Amino acid sequence: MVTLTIDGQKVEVPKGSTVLEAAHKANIRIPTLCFLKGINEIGACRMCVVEVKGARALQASCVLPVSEGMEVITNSPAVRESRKVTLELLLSDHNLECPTCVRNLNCELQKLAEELGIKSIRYPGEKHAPRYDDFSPSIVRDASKCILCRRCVSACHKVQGVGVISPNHRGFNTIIAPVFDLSLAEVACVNCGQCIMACPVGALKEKDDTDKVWQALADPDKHVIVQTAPAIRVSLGEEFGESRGAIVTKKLPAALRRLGFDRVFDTDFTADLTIMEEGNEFLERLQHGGKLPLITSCSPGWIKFCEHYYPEFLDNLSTCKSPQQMFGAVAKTYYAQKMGIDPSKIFVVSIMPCTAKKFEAQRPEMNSSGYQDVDVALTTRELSRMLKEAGIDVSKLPDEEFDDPLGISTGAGAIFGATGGVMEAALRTVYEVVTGKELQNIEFTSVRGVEGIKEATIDVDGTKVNVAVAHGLSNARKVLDRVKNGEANYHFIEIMCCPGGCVGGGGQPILSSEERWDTDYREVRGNAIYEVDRSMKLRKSHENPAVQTLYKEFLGKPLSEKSHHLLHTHYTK
Ligand code: HC0
Ligand code: SF4
Repeated sequence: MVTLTIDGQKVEVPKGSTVLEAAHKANIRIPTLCFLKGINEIGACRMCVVEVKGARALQASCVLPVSEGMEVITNSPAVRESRKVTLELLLSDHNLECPTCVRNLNCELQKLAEELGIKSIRYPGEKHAPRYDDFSPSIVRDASKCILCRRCVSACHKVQGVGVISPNHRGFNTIIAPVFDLSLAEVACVNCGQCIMACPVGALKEKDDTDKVWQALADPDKHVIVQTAPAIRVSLGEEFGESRGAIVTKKLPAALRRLGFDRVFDTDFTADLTIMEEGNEFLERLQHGGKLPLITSCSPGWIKFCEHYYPEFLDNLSTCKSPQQMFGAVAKTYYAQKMGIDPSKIFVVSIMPCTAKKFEAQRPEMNSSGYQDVDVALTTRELSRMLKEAGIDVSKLPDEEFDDPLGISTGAGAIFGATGGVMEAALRTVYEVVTGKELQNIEFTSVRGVEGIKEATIDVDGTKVNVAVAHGLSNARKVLDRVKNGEANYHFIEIMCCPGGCVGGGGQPILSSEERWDTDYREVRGNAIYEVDRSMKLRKSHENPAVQTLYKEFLGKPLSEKSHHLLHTHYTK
């Protein structure tokens, strides 16, 4: 341990800690901007400078190691003035359209300007004109708001192992962009939105599709239906003052009805359907020498990653479409027939924690109903903006239920939203289908939690099934490399693109760097997802009565010809 003094207070921290960490431990707040714990600790912005007794210059505390007897001052006049100058220089070349910015009131730069008491900018100078990149189906970049903190660069390189954005050019002309200043749409970006989650300002945002939904809702000729992904029920409340991970399952139908949707359904229903198809696909491959390991295919960022970076695994992917897409296909066929509605008049909206779902909905494979199966995918943040615009406060709504029949689901569908959940849901069903016996303990805790890679061997009536779960694409890389190098013998792998699974998706409410340090949002929202599961009467996908009826009335059985036509696909790239 090392003992140092910060603002006259003695602090003891492990050797190798930084001064910023020591101050954090002592509840002494040092402002930061480029710092993102564990992801971007590079001392670039110099907002966290401190005075160290005996040192000639101010030091960036996020990269300054502690030493025995060190004396640190965090708020001297020199420190405060230095931070102000730094901030004013950043603001002098910033597109200050704050009231119309998507990050207004949730912007770390704005908050710092207020905290540091910036009243005017003393250094007016050359300013960059707005430079937009909005060709991607999912992500919009606006370089005129970028502060070059590199948090997005680290998220893309380190967390996702993708690395398609970097600093280009030098000095005043520096820009964070794909190579040769190409658009994100022209490089192997997987649309995950983790760069948005890392951005402290409004330089990165999702492609806003809310106008398309407003238009559909106002069109009397359209039957507008909506599905909400598993992870939305533990995140939307955060946008309305509820605690992180607050469960708002029953507020969702109330909110969406008040926005004007004709029917409010649940992606958890088709998550259950996915398990019926994917579980049977797994058994088919296991028992008949099919391609193994089977790898889950419901995370569109992961699919794109596989296509670009690991095409040799494309045949390992489950042929199941994601629950989002299965929903669209079922809505424009089975539901249309049942209700006697012309499918061309049905407009399907998804509320997803994910930016890649926008890309997935537009993929050419996703038209098996004869129409684009899902018309628009909105992120949690876009839904929150629509609700606010309509004056609907989620926290003040009564509890309501989802509509029948595509709104009936089980706990197994709900846990799709957390890393390990698809695997656990599949195991609950596979076990009972194979053995014909009731599973005694349905909670497969070995595949839960935020550890990057989880492995387990499950005994399914004498057959040992080796499974692995990875979330965050840099972890996916490790698992796939192990398989490639013959270091692991898995039968079934779950890969989710985003850290924590969908609860940590790139379309979710954004936490500041400071809040991310204090709260593991992946864990908090993930725990809430498992609480949702525990509260459900039915917790196994094959027990979903609406899914059983769907098979009886329409699909026949899992992996039937109709199922294959509507619910499965094959990726080739
Ligand atoms: Fe997910 Fe999904 S679990 S990918 O994270 O499988 O986005 O929440 O909706 O489709 O169900 C996202 C979440 C979904 C899908 C489901 C899957
Ligand atoms: Fe990288 Fe994902 Fe952002 Fe694309 S969306 S630039 S892959 S972090």
